[in-house]
Amino acid sequence: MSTTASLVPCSKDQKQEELMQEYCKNLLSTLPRKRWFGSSYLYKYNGFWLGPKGMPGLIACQNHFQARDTDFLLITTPKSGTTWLKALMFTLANRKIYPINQNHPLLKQNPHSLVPFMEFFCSPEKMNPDFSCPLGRLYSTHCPLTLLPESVLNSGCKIVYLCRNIKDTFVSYWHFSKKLGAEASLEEFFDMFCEGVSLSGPVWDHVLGYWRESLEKPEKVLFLKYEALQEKPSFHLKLLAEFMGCPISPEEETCGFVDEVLGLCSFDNLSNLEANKSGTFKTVGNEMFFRKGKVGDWKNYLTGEMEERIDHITAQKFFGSGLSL
Ligand code: PAP
Repeated sequence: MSTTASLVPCSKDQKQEELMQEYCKNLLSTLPRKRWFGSSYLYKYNGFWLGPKGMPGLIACQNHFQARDTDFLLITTPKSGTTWLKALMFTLANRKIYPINQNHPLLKQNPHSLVPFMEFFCSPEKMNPDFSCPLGRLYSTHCPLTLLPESVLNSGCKIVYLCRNIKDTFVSYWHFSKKLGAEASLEEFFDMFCEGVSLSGPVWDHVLGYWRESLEKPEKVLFLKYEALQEKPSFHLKLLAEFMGCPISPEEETCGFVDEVLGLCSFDNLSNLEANKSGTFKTVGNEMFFRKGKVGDWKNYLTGEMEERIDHITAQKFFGSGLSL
């Protein structure tokens, strides 16, 4: 945890939130920054590039978030399948109170509304709301390992981490940023990405942090890849359910529960729902979380030279780690 972050005093009133915003504004003015889109910048904070909106929340989390042993934290690199994993984990964890039928919450709400980002609770009073499901609380974040609140690492809180082929992550991130209003060309964006300047980047450092943690503490961190989820969805759904302490029973399997969950959470189903074709999550249109949902789309956007460059960085960064993406 950052030592500077602990300078923020803890109190529970409105004034505290204002102080936090002021503190972050001052902090941001001291950090290296790079333009992301429109008038938005990414700021380098303790080795990672963060957006200005998440910063007050992250610092509040570092100071006040109290993880519980029964919490689940869904952590991803941006654009690696967060929306999908939120849908899957929400459905699994809540299946006793929300059986899969026409009233299921996922048919009416975007997965991001059902599994909140931890860092959006940027004041101490809002810090520990009960997004309970029968198993415990379910939160998400794009926060790198080294910036997580200490209580997450020191408690029994479990982490499910998802990442994706780096080239596909870039292409998805590029489209998303363009929709947000980024003016830079694909080539300029690519250069920045390769230099590590992307939301919660460098992406390689983000992934490696959780990869190593998952090797050291497999009972705490389940490390998943988007491509593996696509390739063997049933296997991974069962693995996820077991890790979350709510294994899929033989009766559920016989009744077709696995296919029901996968069907409900599939790209085709979710992206065609009215709830995801319209409306917004924060200021982002819900439809922006669904583009193609395909593996290997990078081939339609990157030149051979770009492929070589990014593969080279990936090979160098992951060398000796046992990880490939
Ligand atoms: P976020 O980081 O902004 O939350 P995130 O959900 O991680 O975004 O990533 C979006 C990607 O997941 C998109 O990939 P694409 O740009 O390559 O198409 C999106 O299409 C894909 N996606 C969203 N929902 C699903 C789903 N149900 N199944 C598979 N892929 C999905």
